[in-house]
Amino acid sequence: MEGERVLLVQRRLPREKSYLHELRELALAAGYVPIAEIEQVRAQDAAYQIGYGKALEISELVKKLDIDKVIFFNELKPVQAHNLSKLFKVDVIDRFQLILEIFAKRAGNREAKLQIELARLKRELSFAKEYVHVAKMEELPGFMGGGEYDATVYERHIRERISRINKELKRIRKRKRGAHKRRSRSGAYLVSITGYTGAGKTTLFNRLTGESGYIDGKPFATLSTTIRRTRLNGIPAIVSDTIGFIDSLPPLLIESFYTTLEEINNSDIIILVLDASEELEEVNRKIRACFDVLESIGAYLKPMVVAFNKIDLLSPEDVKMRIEELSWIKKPLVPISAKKGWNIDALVKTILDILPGYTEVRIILKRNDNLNKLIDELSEGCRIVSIEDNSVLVGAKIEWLASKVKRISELGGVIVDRKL
Ligand SMILES: Nc1nc2c(ncn2[C@@H]2O[C@H](COP(=O)(O)OP(=O)(O)OP(=O)(O)O)[C@@H](O)[C@H]2O)c(=O)[nH]1
Ligand SMILES: [Mg+2]
Repeated sequence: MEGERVLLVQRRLPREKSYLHELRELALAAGYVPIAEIEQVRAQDAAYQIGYGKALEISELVKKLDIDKVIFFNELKPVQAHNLSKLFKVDVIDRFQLILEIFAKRAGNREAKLQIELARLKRELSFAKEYVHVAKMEELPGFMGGGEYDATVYERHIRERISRINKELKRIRKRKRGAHKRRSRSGAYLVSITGYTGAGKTTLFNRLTGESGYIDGKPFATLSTTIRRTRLNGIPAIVSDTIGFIDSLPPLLIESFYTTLEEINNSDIIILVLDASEELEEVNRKIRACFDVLESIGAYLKPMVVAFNKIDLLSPEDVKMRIEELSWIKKPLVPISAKKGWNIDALVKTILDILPGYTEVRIILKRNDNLNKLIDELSEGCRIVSIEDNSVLVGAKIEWLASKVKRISELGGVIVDRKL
């Protein structure tokens, strides 16, 4: 099916960056066909966002190029969206709505769907007064069904829906927290793969876990967190693949996707995946955007490894040069290619180097016929490093080991030696 033909617009101040490139990628991800891009450098116009002259110019282009929809990078107030669509005679949306459209298309589970609805309603609420004003002015047909134009009624209606969704999300989250507690009691390390959208998180997840998560090369291929139990050099780990970050993700969206992000906060270690193959300026911009999100959810100071991905697209000299340029990142950085499977071992090794609370201890058994039973019981939650006649060297989270001391002693084991 042919997608709708769209025209992309950004208004910016002289010192602001152009985001048309990213807007184009988002439009493609939503299934649109970007036909043209327009940029205007000026201050915001209250009625049209861009200048009226520019708006007239776009209006001509819409006709000439047979455009179905105009997408703005800038946030549009209801009155602006209304004025623009009246002038262009086609739908006009902004980046926030575009991101929501992509999310809505990809939301796999109930939680993701509710989160999207929540973000949409919260935005509607923030604009409620103005929206009602525009509706009144224009006598928009069908608005609030029975022609109820009262702002307070409209707001109450949205608030009720928000509160219903919040209740349901609370139930889902409670269930998730229970699952999380069980997971961390199992001895496994929780590893979150995070990063900008399209960095290669799912590709790396698949590499680390042998899974085959959804990859399509468009932004936000992954929306809900996928988790999978695996072992990293024998150490039990639960790896999660999470929603991608994006520059200046509207705060409302961050808020709504809170649980997905909370999972990152609950993890023991973060792998931050970067697409190293882009222009250095782009790489820098995206790292900063990721750090901003991690900071805003309080996860920035967690043990973190930066996976410098897609090095198969660069020359070795380029890789070296880029790593030097990025020395301002005060985190261990490992160049990899998730797609080709290059240097994954080094990445795992670096992860193991910074695992919080990892300890290796030797357990000696008074009666060696209990050794197999002990190994059987422990192996699920720890790494069996080596086995000797009457002893075993195990590596595990210290809290987990502490929870097993009693059982070890019941089986006639004595912890004799601690390494690390
Ligand atoms: N050349 C190259 N391409 C890669 C590599 N890793 C991932 N890709 C490609 O990059 C694109 C995005 O990969 P994904 O793994 O879906 O990225 P993601 O970070 O999960 O993306 P979202 O879920 O949308 O946030 C796909 O086309 C991958 O095939 C790599 O090491 N080298
Ligand atoms: Mg993904």
